[in-house]
Amino acid sequence: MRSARERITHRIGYTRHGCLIDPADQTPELAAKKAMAAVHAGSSMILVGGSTDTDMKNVHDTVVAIKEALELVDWAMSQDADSEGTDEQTPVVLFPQGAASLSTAADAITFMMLMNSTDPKFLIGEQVRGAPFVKKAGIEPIPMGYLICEPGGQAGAVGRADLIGPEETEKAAAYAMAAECMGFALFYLEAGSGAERPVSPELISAVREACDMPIVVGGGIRDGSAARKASEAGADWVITGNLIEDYDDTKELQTVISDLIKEMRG
Ligand code: 1GP
Repeated sequence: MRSARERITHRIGYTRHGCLIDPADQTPELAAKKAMAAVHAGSSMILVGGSTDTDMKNVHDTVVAIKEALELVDWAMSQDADSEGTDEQTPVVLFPQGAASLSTAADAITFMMLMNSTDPKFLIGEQVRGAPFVKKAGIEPIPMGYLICEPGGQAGAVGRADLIGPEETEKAAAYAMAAECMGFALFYLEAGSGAERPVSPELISAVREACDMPIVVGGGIRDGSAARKASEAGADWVITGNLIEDYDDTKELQTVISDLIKEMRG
């Protein structure tokens, strides 16, 4: 069976969808129901984290609840002859704001460097604080270059990012090349959660041309049309967070995600 890292960083020729679930925004039970709806709709990864109000307890409780729920969903899908499901469980991956929001139950962690931060804390400080926990728990690290673009939102402000403008294609490409030279396995272009405009297609395609790493794009993507633009520009992964928060009715959520994925892939 392939590791979570192999499944996530293997480029498969079409864009996959991932959900970002913020443990501070709902109970672990509701988070698990939302993750189940997302996987039924065709999502291929559940990221957990991303808020300023996360701590070890709410992150761990949420990861455990999601893992338990997905075991059932993935097993059922693997038994369904009509489904594309395999016996590999949808990975549940930490997307931490820092070393204080980790869980031993996760399959993997995006072990990231906020490459355009002006604060050493986000370049190496939090990583040094978190690494002993990650090693001891045996959580698989996925080394990731994280680049925050305009408008940047809270992630840009908290991470003290020197934001990349929508036309700074050469700069974004150079960051991607540096990330590849440093051995990162993923490259995340972030516009900030709830951004009024997502990362520009120009930046995504410049990064696509600059490197062979899988590209993750997130921030401000709320519909199939925006997801499609990111996909056409070269995104391997499109992440939605707020969209997941907007629907507490999991049936409705499943339809919304399923429609987004369909439109994204054209
Ligand atoms: C934030 O990129 C993610 O880190 C998701 O953003 O909440 O705007 O979908 P949204």
